[in-house]
Amino acid sequence: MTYKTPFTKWLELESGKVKDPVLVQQRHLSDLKGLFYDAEAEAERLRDNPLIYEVYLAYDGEAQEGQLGYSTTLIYPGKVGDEYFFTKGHYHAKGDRAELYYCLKGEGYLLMQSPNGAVNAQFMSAGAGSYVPPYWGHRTVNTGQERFVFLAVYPADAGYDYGTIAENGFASLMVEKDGKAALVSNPNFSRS
Ligand code: PAN
Ligand code: ZN
Repeated sequence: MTYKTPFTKWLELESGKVKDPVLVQQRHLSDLKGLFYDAEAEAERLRDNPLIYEVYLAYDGEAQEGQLGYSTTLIYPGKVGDEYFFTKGHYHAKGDRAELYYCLKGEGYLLMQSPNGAVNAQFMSAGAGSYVPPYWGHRTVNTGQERFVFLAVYPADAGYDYGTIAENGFASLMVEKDGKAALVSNPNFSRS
């Protein structure tokens, strides 16, 4: 038996970054191609290909059962057409793994959908601790004017299934309507 050495990573609350991250992932619009419902608006914005979000990985170990992964995500403010910037969204490859999101800055929504067709949207602003139960697909959306930042804590072996959402889309969308965020059904959604 080997015992993992305890450690601390510092989360920069203003910027949303992790100091000395293990890995940084940057997602530009081109990495999310086909996910925004308004294909014309997406094609238009692809010309400047904005940076949509970044993930700062804090956990420095193996994807082993029993360990916890954690990272911050910062989503920049902005829209493609009238749809707010969001993360790709995924199910966990090990579907029975849950996750906790803790909002550090800004505001937005955690959109979730279950395999039997239920949809759910949790509003998050600094202090919100939102729970993603096992099996729910999840995506976060920045509906505010500043960066939306949250800490995610998850079983290190949860893994990612991006394919299902890349193929079917997400059931609900957050769009700006009369100057406010509104949850609407995705006209392009198909269930497999
Ligand atoms: C989060 C997400 C992160 C980025 O750490 O991975 O917010 O979203 P996508 O992975 O959908 O691009 C998480 O849910 N991990 O399991
Ligand atoms: Zn997840």
